Amino acid sequence: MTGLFITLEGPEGAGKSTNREYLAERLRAEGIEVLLTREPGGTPLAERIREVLLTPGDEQMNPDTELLLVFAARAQHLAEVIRPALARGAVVICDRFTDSTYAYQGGGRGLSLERIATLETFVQGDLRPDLTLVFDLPVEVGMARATARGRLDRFELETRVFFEAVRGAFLKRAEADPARYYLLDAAQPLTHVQQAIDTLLPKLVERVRG
Ligand code: Z5A
Repeated sequence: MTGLFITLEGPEGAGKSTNREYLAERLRAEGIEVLLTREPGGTPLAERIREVLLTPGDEQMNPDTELLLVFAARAQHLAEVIRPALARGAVVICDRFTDSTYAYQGGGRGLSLERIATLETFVQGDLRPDLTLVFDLPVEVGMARATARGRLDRFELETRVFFEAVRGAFLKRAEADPARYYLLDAAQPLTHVQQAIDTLLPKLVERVRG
């Protein structure tokens, strides 16, 4: 058995949290060890950094500060949770990872993609996800889902222009590497989205069992 690193990406309200549970249950039913985690966060310290990132405050957060905090949390998460789980052969399903950094800090905030790539290599070495599911949906649908849930976090208070740039960045990355990315139409009813996830399962199980 070899570990497998799966990440779930997409704009807010796309259904990542809902479907990560679904995918995990399907793999566990095959007798596979699954570790379910999220970013920013995934360890007590990284969850504290998440609080700082998501809580709106009086002082505006500098985009470079935001970028460095995201990668600081990721370094902790990789060392404490992700790398050990992959080393023991588990499937790691992570709700958001570095594609979100390219989309939010790169696409949304306009930070240099080269600088993000430098930090990516610094923090991750050559570790990249084996498979990335991109839950895509129109910005207004995602915003409506997030708003219906209640209080908005610091990112959810951003403008439509910001979220269009985020969505565009995810789509561009998925288009550039179809071998790694699997694009899902997250505006479809949940049962349709889950049927699309089901089509991936036989290959995933085969890859884990080597
Ligand atoms: N961030 C960053 O800037 N840079 C980084 O590197 C990283 C993250 C890693 C926190 O993420 C924020 O961190 C995020 C980017 C930033 N900012 N935002 N915004 P998060 O994952 O915690 O936040 P989120 O994306 O906003 O999560 P979310 O709104 O919970 O989205 P979701 O997990 O994709 O959706 P969900 O909770 O599964 O579903 C939302 C609702 O829609 C819920 O009521 C579902 O029942 C419903 N739903 C789901 N699927 C469907 C379908 N198919 N039809 C109808 N209704 C559905």
